[in-house]
Amino acid sequence: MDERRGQPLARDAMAYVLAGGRGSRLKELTDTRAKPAVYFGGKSRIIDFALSNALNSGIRRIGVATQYKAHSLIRHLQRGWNFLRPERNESFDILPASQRISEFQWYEGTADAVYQNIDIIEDIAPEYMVILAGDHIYKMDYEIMLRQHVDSGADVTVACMEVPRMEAVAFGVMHVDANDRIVDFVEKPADPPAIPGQPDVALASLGIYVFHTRTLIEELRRDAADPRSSRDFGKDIIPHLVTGAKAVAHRFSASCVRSPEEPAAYWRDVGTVDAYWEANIDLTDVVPQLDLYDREWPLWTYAELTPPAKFVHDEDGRRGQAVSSLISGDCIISGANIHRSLVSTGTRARSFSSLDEAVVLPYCKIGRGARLSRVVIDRGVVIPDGLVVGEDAELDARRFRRTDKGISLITQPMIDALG
Ligand code: ADQ
Ligand code: ADP
Repeated sequence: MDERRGQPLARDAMAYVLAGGRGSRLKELTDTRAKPAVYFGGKSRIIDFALSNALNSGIRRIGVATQYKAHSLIRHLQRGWNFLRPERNESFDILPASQRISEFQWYEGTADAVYQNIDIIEDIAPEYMVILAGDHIYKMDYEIMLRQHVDSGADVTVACMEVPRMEAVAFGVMHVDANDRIVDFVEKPADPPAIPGQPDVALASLGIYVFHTRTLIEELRRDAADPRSSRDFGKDIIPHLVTGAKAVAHRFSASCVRSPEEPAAYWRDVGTVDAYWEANIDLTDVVPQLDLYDREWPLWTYAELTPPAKFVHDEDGRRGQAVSSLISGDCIISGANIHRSLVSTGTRARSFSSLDEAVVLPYCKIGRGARLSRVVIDRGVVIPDGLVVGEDAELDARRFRRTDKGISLITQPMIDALG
């Protein structure tokens, strides 16, 4: 924030987090929970990144729209994020698809997930709305984006990032003029248009939008009256605004966070098992691109109070050890060998077991002599003694969900099926 220009705009803003999507490319990891509720980084869940960004940016009014398999997500939000107090002009609202305006409908698209709660937004009456997805891993100071929005006089500001052109098929892709005004926007094009002069690069929307609240509400009402609309920001609202109104691009970069330690802009959609595994394992690098230890931009979450992680010799004197790894609280590593892995809260790893490039979600048990590499292990899985994964591709593919990149996702039903 620039102190000379008065109050931070974030205090007049509400963050509205869209957290209703399943994230089906995460396969069995989202069988029982929505993608924003999937564990990430040992102690937190994916949605904590967007929520922490909002909090660290100075936003004190937050709404989260939920839909698909919301129980685990809602429980997490209630435990960890209910400290914002109405008496301090703060609010935290969980907004399940619950027939608020139309009495029978679930949220149709992302815009509908806001439209159906217009009455709540009007009641809170923020000046600005920051619309976010709850399923991306990044740090961003929304105050900077709000400031650009106000200074440029935009009707909508859309955060964007340059991506390799072929990856842009999964994004909304925009064209901007010399002043970064968006002149064209196409949602998930099969043949993404390149940035002029850069044939291999496209300018992709990150699905982060800033509006003046009154503009957003007008636009949502207009869209709701259009029978052809699919009620989606990327498909309907943004393409419409680009033609008639002033839409401006906000370039996501390393300077989007205040922390001077952040080496480069980091933004990931951990939407596939491979991307999810990789982003977690990247945290074991000596200097990872995403710094979880950054006190300037802390990651807030609900975390259980746990005893410290403990490393012990087993009865044969074999040392329990972990290197290049993140081991969360309440883990007991006894005579096991852990390398380049991320182990979440409450896991027990027993003698002669080894983990290499493993992402282990909370409360797993790794049996004696098990040898696992390049795996993602779902919450609470009991790995039987002697199980070997990561050494025989064909066998792994028959037993577990093995990705093209050779990562095996292991869930309890898959273990039970081994007999
Ligand atoms: P996608 O990410 O494909 O594209 P979408 O699947 O609609 O868009 O999800 C956006 C967010 O909304 C996710 O966090 C999801 O959980 C949530 N969501 C989806 N349906 C919902 C519903 N019915 N109710 C509540 N929440 C819901 C979008 C943009 C692109 C942009 C990418 C960037 O449309 O233009 O490039 O995000 O990732
Ligand atoms: P998920 O996102 O996997 O649903 P939750 O935190 O919502 O995660 O809890 C999932 C299940 O794990 C619940 O049935 C819960 O009772 C159980 N659980 C919670 N804490 C513990 C614990 N300390 N030890 C074992 N199981 C637990």
